[in-house]
Amino acid sequence: MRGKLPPGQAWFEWLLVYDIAPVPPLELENFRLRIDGQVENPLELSWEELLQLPQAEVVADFHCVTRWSVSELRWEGVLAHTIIELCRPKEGVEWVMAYGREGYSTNVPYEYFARADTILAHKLNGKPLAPQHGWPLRLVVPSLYAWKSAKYLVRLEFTRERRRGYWEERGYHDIGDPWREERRH
Ligand SMILES: Nc1nc2c(c(=O)[nH]1)N[C@H]1C(S)=C(S)[C@@H](COP(=O)(O)O)O[C@H]1N2
Ligand SMILES: [Mo]
Repeated sequence: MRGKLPPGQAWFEWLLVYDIAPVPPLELENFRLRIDGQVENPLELSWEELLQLPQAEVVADFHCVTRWSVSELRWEGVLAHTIIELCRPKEGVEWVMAYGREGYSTNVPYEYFARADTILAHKLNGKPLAPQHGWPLRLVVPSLYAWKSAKYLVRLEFTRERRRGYWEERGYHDIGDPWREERRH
C-alpha cells in the first residue's frame, strides 16, 4: 500500500523530468561539491571523498508542485546530517542554498534540510542517478516539494538571511511544504 498523498496531488508511476537549462558535461574526476557560507568548516569534496563519507539509504515519496507524486523512491548517498556534522553551521543559520552546475538554485529552510530523511543522493532505486535525474549527485528533500531537490548538485551555501532561488524568484514558495500546500508565495 502507498503512503498518504498530500492535498491536491495524484500518484504517478515515475518522475517527470524538468530542467531549466541544458546541463554541461562533467568528468567525475573534476567533480567538486562546495559547502560554504556561514559554516565553521567550509569544505570542498571530490567524488572520492564524498564516497568515503558514511553512506545511507532513504526511502521516501516525492511530490512535485505540478501535482504528481511518486511513491517509495529509494535514494542512496550521504545524509544531510553527515554534512551538518562536518561543516558545522554557525549560530543563526536559517537557510541552505543549493546550486546545480547548470545554474539552477533553490533556497531550502535549514529546518527541513536538517531533517533525518534529507540526503545527497547518487543512486536511485539501486542504480547510479540517470543523467536526467541529476547525475552525479542531487539533493533530495522528501519533506518539501520536488523543486527543492536540486539536481546536478555542486554547492550548498548556508546563510542566515533568506535569498531566493530560480523558482522562488518566479513566485514559488520559500518553504514549499506539500502537507501545507505551500505552492506559491
Ligand atoms: N538542477 C535542477 N534541479 C531540479 C530542477 C531543475 O530544473 N534543475 N527541477 C526541479 C523540479 S521542478 C522537479 S519536479 C524535480 C524533478 O526531478 P526529475 O527531473 O529527476 O524528475 O527536480 C527539481 N530539481
Ligand atoms: Mo517540480
